Amino acid sequence: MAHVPTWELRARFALALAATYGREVPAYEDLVEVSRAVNADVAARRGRSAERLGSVERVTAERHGAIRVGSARELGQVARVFAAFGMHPVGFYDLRDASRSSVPVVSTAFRPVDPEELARNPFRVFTSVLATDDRRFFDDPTRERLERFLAARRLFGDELLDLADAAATGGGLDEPAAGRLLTLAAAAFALSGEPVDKAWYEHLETVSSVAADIGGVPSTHVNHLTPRVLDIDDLYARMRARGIEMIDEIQGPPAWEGPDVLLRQTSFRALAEDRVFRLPDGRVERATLRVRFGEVEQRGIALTRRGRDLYDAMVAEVDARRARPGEVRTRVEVAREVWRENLPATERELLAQGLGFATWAVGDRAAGTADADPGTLLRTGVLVAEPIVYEDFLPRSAAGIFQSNLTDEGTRDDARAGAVWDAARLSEAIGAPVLDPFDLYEAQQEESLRAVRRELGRPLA
Ligand code: OOG
Ligand code: NI
Repeated sequence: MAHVPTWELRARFALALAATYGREVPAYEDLVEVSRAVNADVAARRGRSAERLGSVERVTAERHGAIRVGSARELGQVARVFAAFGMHPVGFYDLRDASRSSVPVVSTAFRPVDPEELARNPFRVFTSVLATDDRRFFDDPTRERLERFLAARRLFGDELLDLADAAATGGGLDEPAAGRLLTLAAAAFALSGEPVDKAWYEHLETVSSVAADIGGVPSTHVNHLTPRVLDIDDLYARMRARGIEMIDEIQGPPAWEGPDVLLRQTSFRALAEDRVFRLPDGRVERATLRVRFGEVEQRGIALTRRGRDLYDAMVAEVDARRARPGEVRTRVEVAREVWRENLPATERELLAQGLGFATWAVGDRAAGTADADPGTLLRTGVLVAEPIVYEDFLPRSAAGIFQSNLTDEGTRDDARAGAVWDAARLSEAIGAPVLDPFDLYEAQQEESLRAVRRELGRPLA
C-alpha cells in the first residue's frame, strides 16, 4: 500500500480545498487565472531575478487559506487536523487592537516550518479564534449564549481527528486512509448548507460580522484562499480592468524601487452567497450573505528583529505624517517617501546592515580581507547572500483585510474589560507551542553562517 508522506498530504490538502472553494466561489478561479498570467509575464520580463524569492513554480502553486473558529477546544482540534499536514502554529497576531479597525479575534498561522518542507509545499492557513471572553465586545448574556452554542457544535468528527493523529505520528498515511483523511478534511472546511438561526446571527452581527460568521453558524469554512503573485501592482490593475471592485489600496509596504520586504496584500470585496436562514417561527428563507472574499499576496524578504523595529517605526511615521494638517496624500504615497528616507535602496545593503534575513555562502575568497563582519564581506563579495522569504503575516494588514470586507463597524465598549490573550495562552489552547517566526528565520540564517565559518576556517567578526 502506497505511503503518502506529510508534504504530499499537504499539497493534496491545498488542492482539495482549492477544488471545493473554486466550486463555491467562481471568482476565485478568475483571480487564479490573472495571478498565473501576472507571474508568467514577470518571469518573462525579469528572467532569473524574478525567482529570487521563490521559483515561479512554487510561487504560482502557492496559496494561503483563512479560517475562523470559536473556542479553545475548536482551535485544539483544528491544530490536530493541520498537524497531519505538517502545518504548525507560527506567530501570534492580536487583531483586537491592530489598527483603528478592530475585530474580536486573535490569530496564528499554521504552516510548515522546515525550509525543505516549505520548498516542497508552503501551504499555510491563517487561523483566528473568537475572543468570546473579551467584554469590550460581548456582554454577559451574549457571551454565555455564544459559549453554549459553540460547545454544542462539532466541527471535526472523530474519524477525521483519529486519521489526522495517525498521519501526524506516522509522518504520513497509507492509502486508502490518506484519501479518506483528505476527503474528510476538505469537507470540514466547505460552506455548510445547514440553516442559520436568523435572529441569533443578526444579534451577533450587531457586535461584529466576524463574530456572526464564526459563532452564528453551525460549522467553519474557508474564508478565502490566496494566490501569491510576483507583481501585486500589476495584478491590482488587471483585476480593476476586469471590472472587479478591489479594496482601496494594497496593504503593507508601498510599491517602491528598493527591495520588497515582508508582505503586501490586497483583496476584492466579499461576494453575495446564498444561505438558508431559519426564522423564529420555524419557517426557512433564502438570503445572501457577504462574508467570503478574494485576496492576493506578494511576499518579500523576512526582516530581522531590528529590521522589523525599523518597519514598525516607519509605519508609525507614516501615520504621524498623514495626521499633519493639510496632508492630502494617500497612505501609500506618504509611505513611499518614508521608505526612501529610511530603508536601504538595495537588497544587498538591506542584508549587509542586518535588517533582512538571508542564507549566506562563500563567494569570492580573494575579493577582500577575511577578518570582517558578514556585512562587510557581503559588500566586498567574499560572501554572497540569498534573501529568506517572509512566510508569515502582518497584524495590521490582517485587520485591514478583515475590516475592509465588513459592511459595518460593529460595536465595542472600551469602558468594559478586555481579555488577556498572548502566545502562551494560545499555545495552551492549541496544545502545542506557538512558534516565534523570528526564531525560525534566525535558525536558518545561523545554520548557513556556521557552514561559512567552517569553510573559511575561522569565526566571523
Ligand atoms: C483573515 C484575514 C487576514 C491575511 O492574509 O492577513 C488574512 C480572515 O479574514 O479570516 O487573511
Ligand atoms: Ni489572507
